[in-house]
Amino acid sequence: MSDIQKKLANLRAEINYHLYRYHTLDDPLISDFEYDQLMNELRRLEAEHPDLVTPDSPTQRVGAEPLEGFEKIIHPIPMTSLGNAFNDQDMANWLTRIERLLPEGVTVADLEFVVEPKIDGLAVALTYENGLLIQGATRGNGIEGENVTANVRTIKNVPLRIPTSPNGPPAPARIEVRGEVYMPVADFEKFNQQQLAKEKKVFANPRNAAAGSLRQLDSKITARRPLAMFSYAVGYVEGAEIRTQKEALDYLSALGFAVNPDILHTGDFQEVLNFIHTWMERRNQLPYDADGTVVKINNFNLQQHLGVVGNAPRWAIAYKFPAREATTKLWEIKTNVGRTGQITPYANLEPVNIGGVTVRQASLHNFDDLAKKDIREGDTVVVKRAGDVIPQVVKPILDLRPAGSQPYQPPTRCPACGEPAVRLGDEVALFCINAACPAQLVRQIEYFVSRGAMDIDGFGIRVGDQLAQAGLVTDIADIYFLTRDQLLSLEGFADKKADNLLAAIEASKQQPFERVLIGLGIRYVGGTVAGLLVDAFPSMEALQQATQADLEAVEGIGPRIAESIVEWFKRPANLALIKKLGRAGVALAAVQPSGKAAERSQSLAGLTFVITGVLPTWSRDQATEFIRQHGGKATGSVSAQTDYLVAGEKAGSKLTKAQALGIPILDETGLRDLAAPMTKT
Ligand code: JCF
Repeated sequence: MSDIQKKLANLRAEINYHLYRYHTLDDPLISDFEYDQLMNELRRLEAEHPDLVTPDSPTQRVGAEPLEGFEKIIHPIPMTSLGNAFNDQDMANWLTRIERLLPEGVTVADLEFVVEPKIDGLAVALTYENGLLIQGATRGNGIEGENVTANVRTIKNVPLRIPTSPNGPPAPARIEVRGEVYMPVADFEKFNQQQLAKEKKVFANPRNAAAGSLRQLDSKITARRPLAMFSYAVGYVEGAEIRTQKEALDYLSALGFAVNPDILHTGDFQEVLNFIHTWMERRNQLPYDADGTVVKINNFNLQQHLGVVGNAPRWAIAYKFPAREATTKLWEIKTNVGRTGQITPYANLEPVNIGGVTVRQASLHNFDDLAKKDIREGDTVVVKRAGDVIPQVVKPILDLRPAGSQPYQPPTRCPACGEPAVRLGDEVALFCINAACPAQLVRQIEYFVSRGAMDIDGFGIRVGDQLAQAGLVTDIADIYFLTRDQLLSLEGFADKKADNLLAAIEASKQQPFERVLIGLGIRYVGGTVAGLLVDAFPSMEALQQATQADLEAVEGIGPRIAESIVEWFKRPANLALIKKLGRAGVALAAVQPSGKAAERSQSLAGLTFVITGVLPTWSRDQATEFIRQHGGKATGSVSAQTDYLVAGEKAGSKLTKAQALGIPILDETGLRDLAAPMTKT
């Protein structure tokens, strides 16, 4: 090797190691700036010596010339699929079948298991010769796959040369590494958003996005997609001895492959089942989509002994999670009017069971999205129900579209009041701008009395609906002028219910100004923004006087929010509403904390919090307000600057991220204790 070749080899090894620290271990050793300097140096040297560019160079991860088509690859060892289990009984049956086939002297009690979340991506096999990645193939039908080497090379956590780190074991003469290429959920959502903004194709789920990205003939496109890979098996290896699945995973990890950190190795079958159920419940917290878990017998000799039937090994099984998607018939497209007058479409569906829940209706997002996807009444559609969010119509299945179907036409009038529906500026949505629209009023009342705003107990949407229908409430301030007799005139109201509601309404007058501000439902003014506003403009009058520039001068208030506030105060109906609320005795100015309250209010000073999930008693806005009142700050996204994550039920990716960053996690009680440890009884 010439000096320059040595220098290039060292530089590549150094950069590949830093890529590994960053993308595989999530633990970079150097700054982005330092990394860029190394890359620039490498690019410069390679430009001077183009004949010395090697396939393992990190400069080669950007993609190559487009292909005409993919070459077929026959897998030297078939890539099997997996048998499925759907419940614990299926698992018990699997174990019983194995028990009968065990060799002399081995009992179920001797068995060890390896359990891993089953990534919903695309299976691939990577071949390394003397440490160099020479081929990447898709699973295909298990016997024959496609040569996607150029595409696989662009995946950041796929080593181009092993071992990746200086203290790894030496590379074996030849190894085939198997694993799953996937798109992390957060990247998938971001990617789809970008596609939407560019009016380009969006993917139905991370699996399709990963498959679509990896099977690009132009690997430069693949290079721009946020793909990653987890390795879970060794197809074959020459020059190393591996006896168990656990050893295989440890070996892969040591060579520099990303191995799923959420893997369990145990001899206890009950623990296997517990692990499966834990992940089934927490699947929304995983940073990747998993469609089940994979359970394997650890010992390779036993695997060999148990063998394969058809194309599924007896020594492994997939315990599938309940589905999140189903197809069903879309009966009709209807519309709803929201608090701001926004008209949104939704679908009435032929009832379908998705993951144990019967789904009858699903969101259609907005009219633009609906038109782009060309979803029609009568279509068979894919419906998705992910976690606790409203079910959504993903796409129509065009092959099943009935003859003579017509594209959907958005309404020209408000479905509630019949006034014309309009498009405001460059908004994608349709609006009903009739201030007297009854549907809007009901939604406004619902929002005003909700937990995050005035928090009026016993005041649900049904009561709001009744009051609006009866004409007793024509704007939100009217609720403060309701009489006992008026309430008693409503169906379902007896003395006690009327008195309770009146008392709750009266009590809400004690809510701080901030809550009133939230309750007005000014666009973009939720808990966080209301807190910022009240600090800067402690009364309704001060806020009303504020100009666009005054508002934008407040940290955290951008032009969009400022404009929305200025516009709101321009409307005479809104000014009349404020006057009426004032007459009702609702707080239109902030009360300065004094004495003990003021002292206590600084206990969270300098701390930054992120709130996620559903807290047991507080809404997210209430928790935000609590933090602010104690001098702390609540932000939306988890970063190294976050001091604490406050997590409730169904916390998702923010919890995972906080755990990854080692950020302490509090529950609601923990937050209270942190703010006021003295008041704990
Ligand atoms: O994560 C997966 N999708 C996955 C698929 C994980 C595994 O350990 C697998 C697999 C398919 C077959 N193992 C086999 C044998």
